[in-house]
Amino acid sequence: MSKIEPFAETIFVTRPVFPNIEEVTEKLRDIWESKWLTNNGPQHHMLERELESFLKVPYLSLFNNGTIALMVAIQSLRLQGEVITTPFTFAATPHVLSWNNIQPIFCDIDEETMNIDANKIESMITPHTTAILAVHVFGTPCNVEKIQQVADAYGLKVVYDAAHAFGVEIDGNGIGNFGDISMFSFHATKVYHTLEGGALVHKNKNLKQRIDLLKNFGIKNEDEVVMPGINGKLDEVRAAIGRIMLNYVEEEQYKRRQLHKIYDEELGNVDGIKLMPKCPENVKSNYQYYVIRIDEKVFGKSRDYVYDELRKYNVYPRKYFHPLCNEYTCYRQLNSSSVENLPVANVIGQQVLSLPMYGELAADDVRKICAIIRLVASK
Ligand code: T4K
Repeated sequence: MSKIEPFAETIFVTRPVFPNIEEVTEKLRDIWESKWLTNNGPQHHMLERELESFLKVPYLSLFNNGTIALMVAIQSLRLQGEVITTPFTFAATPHVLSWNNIQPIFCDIDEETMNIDANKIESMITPHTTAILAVHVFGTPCNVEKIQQVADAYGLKVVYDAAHAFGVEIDGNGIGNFGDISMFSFHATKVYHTLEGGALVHKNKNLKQRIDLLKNFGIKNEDEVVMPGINGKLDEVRAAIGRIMLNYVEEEQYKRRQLHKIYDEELGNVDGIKLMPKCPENVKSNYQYYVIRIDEKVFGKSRDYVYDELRKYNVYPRKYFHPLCNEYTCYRQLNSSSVENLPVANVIGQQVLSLPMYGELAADDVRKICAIIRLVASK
């Protein structure tokens, strides 16, 4: 194969979607004129209603980031004791449990979807279990039916970390409608963002009231503070940007979908590479990430070797999610962190590689990245 030159400019795992600067300036003018910068202003109010409709959910509360949102979700349901979760996720997921004085119990993951293995949850339940905190990893929906069945049988709450799942639907139903509460992240690296930001979605008005109090110090009015809340508020500038960004999501998803197809075509026949899991027909995907798995025994090179080689070509993929959460120093002593308890997660954690994925990425650049990966295999 002919020599491949490194990219002149670094290709990162992702790039934020940037709205048109004039549109932003115009919105900033409105905000300046309103003299209202934060604390439940008009932009905030309008974005909440617009997102409820976009995500097809009954109630939504905006937050200053997804992590604080998830912390408040746990507080709002008054969870305690132990919560069953996945080790294959971003650090924020188990950390919100720790910050709520709850012990994370790691359950192994499903070989195909890389989500919590719903069939193994039951075996992790103890008298201290109060909830299941599952993650729709890379936007692939969890086995929501089975999870709800287990939760109902044992009287557990279900919280979904839907940080990756903005706009995902099952049978036309917004992904946020499953479980008791779902959290979305609107971080700059997400397919839809507000620079930093996040939201909780939930099904009843009382819960919305409680969540909205919790994100505003528990302040009910000038004379009453009714619970120990925190500051989780999203300001007007980011809410306004969020309103603009809603007009960009579909085009961004369309572009990413084309790039997904190219990766599928270019890497589909490479021995030892497992492609991004395909969503079933009834699922509307959001094409947020493109993640492959490299089986060293078949591919001939390890994931870490491929990662290092790609960097030599100025491509910076990421090993989401390695290390596994059970490997962090703060969790490795837990019984559920043992290798025997998490055989699938341990293999997948060594294999995954998130390849560059963002709308502005050129199709030819994706082909070149794939050519480099094939070249690495043949070296
Ligand atoms: N639950 C799950 C399952 C999550 O994945 C996350 C966050 C959360 C909860 C918490 O939600 P938030 O509290 O963040 O709302 C990134 C994101 O910061 C993080 O939001 C995301 N998950 C995670 C999967 O990815 P890092 O540490 O990998 O980000 P960073 O700064 O290395 O950015 C990745 C690449 O993006 C860079 O190499 C270059 C590019 N980039 C990044 C930024 C911020 C840019 O080009 N421009 C930018 O402004 O965590």
